Amino acid sequence: METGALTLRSVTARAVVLKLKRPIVARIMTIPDWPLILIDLHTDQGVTGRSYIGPYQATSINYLLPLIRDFGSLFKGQPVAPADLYARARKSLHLMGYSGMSMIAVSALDMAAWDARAKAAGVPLCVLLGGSIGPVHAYNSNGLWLAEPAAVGAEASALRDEGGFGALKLRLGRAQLRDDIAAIEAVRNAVGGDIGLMADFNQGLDMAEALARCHAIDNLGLAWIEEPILYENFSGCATLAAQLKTPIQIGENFYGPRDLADALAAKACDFVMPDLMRIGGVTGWLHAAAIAGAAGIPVSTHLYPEFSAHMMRVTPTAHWLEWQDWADPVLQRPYAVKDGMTQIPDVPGAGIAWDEAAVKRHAFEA
Ligand code: SMN
Ligand code: MG
Repeated sequence: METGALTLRSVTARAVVLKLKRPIVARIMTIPDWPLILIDLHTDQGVTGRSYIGPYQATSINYLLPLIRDFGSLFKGQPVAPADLYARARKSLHLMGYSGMSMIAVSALDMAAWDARAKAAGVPLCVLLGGSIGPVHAYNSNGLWLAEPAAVGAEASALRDEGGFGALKLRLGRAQLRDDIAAIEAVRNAVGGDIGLMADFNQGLDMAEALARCHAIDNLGLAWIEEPILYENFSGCATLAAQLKTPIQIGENFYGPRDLADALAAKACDFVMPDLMRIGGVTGWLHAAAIAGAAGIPVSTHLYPEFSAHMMRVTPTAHWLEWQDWADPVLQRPYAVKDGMTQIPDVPGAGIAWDEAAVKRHAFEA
């Protein structure tokens, strides 16, 4: 089928709430249950594009579903041309502001539109984008939240063994700095010194604390220090990036490629890790990856490992894929990880199909 012939018929959006095997306990939030919005973009040609987003809190579902569903009526009968839909969807919400909910809704639509295009072309998404199928270097981010240091060693070993991982992410920001250091040491003792260890403060520190804590862990061989302070404080991040040996990583809270460009202009970080739900879906990612690539800044992913794996195959400075299996309970064919590498399935699109019985079981009741 000629991909240009795809026209949008409707957009359906449903929500589920999934129990997390290892509940999220970070400095700034606790999330026991993981909400997902599942998007199906139906076309007149019978191809269905699929995507999902995880808006952190179940209450967000109530605000996002109408936004995403409205795109269905707005673009009914229009060509499924992601670049056009991205521009028009953003414009339609311009007066509400380009960031926040607006960008999240645009991203959800955009990913589903790209999935439809790849399916219509009969190729995996990364192939449609000019890349090839291949393994993607991943670290396990399924756990290591703010537990007692005594408990994190055993968890680190279990996480390493979930897919032969060569790198893990650990969250920091316990009440006492010494407990953060003890947690890092416990992980190292459990899994050895060769494993890559990323550390994430989840924006939990003020500037004075960040200076003290980041310097205190600067010699521990961490792969990066992530979001030590509030996400939009680029000048504070620039101070930290200038002072520390350990690379500063930010980006999961970039709303659109311009935020990434602004962060790099401010020298706010050494590495970036955009999130497909906030950067503007596949279209926003491509724009952002080009900016980071031209600046020589390594690009990692945040959440959405299925779509993200495809993006890494076409990202010029691809670094690490963040692996989480949180959507697995509603996926017909969850992605596999082998020897620390995410495996992209050789199927058309992004490789996402819903396990409808599971979707029903986990349905979110508004
Ligand atoms: C994170 C991810 C998902 C929910 C909360 C926090 C974290 C990460 O910042 O980078 O994995
Ligand atoms: Mg993070």
